[in-house]
Amino acid sequence: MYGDHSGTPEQVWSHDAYADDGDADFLALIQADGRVEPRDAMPNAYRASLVRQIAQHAHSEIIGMQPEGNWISRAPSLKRKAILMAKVQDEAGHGLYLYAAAETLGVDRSELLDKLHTGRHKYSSIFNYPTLTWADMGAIGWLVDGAAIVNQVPITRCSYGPYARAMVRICKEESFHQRQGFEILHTLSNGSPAQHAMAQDAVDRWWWPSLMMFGPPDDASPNSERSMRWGIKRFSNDELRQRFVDMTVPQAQALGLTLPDPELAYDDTTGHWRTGAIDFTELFEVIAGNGPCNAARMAHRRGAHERGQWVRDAAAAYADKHRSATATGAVA
Ligand code: FAQ
Repeated sequence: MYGDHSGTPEQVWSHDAYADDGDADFLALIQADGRVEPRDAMPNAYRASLVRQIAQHAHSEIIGMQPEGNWISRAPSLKRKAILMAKVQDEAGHGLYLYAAAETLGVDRSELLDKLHTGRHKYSSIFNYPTLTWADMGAIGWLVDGAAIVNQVPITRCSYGPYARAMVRICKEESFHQRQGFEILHTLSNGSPAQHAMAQDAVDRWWWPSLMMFGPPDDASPNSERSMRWGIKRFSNDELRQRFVDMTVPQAQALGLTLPDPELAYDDTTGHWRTGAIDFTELFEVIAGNGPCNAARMAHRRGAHERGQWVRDAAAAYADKHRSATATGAVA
């Protein structure tokens, strides 16, 4: 039954014969580290949780184009501009792979977008902060893409095949993004005193929000336990956050920049860097829509969607024309 690629997703979508947690075959597959494919039977709650996470991830990539899009026209050189445009285009591509992965679960992309536009779906908190200077392009690449990689590499081993496979290419591209961000900051940090100060200011503003990207602490993360049992998540929010801190502190030292945490210290007994307390009330406020840029991000997204209506109409008209021409054998 598992790995069956025949039939349509809808045939399974209406299948409700499975207990919430999955029947014995499903759980045995997960325990054996197998992959669930679109037409396999799966518990409705597993399907719903994947749609929730993959759609939130796709929305994050699409909204995540905005903070950097803000600097394309003001990049300091033609080369920087070309690189930034390529990065923002990659993010659009990631959104498209992820919407396609969600569609294999029997949902329609227009339904997911409608949920985003009406506030019924979330997107990552990090994209609700403003990009005030060019150095923010460096901080986003280094910290935000760096956090994204730490979070997403384990998803290449997610139990749901299409999501895991989409993440392989996404992670390769995120690695390039992270390196280009590091390189921007390295150049600024070793430039004039004003450039160094600009780099430091960007890191000061993006550090704590980057730590919050990993989600609430484990004891306040309602989805983690089941997502880990189902092999959707491989590590908890706090485990991944710690991994990111341990990876990033030496990189900050190499950049000649400091992290804005007076309590940051190396713990000899555990071999980990310990941060001061994270203010999770800020994360919950941003998720609730009260971050500095939530309203602007959503207004821009809705506007772009409305302005793109003619493209969707044209594509649908072309597909209809092509279908009827194929039916009458008139296609060249
Ligand atoms: N922001 O129970 P948990 C990127 C929500 S892509 C907003 O711990 P879960 C690339 C969470 O959805 C960045 N909401 O949830 C890029 C849940 O609400 P729900 C996106 C958050 O799913 C770079 C509730 O809080 N990456 O950066 C956040 O087990 C540069 C309780 O949380 C992904 O989406 C947050 N930070 O763990 C693009 C990766 N944290 O749904 C452009 C895949 C939590 O029950 C430029 N996703 N929430 O209503 C994941 O790994 C997980 O979904 C987590 C959350 C870790 C984000």
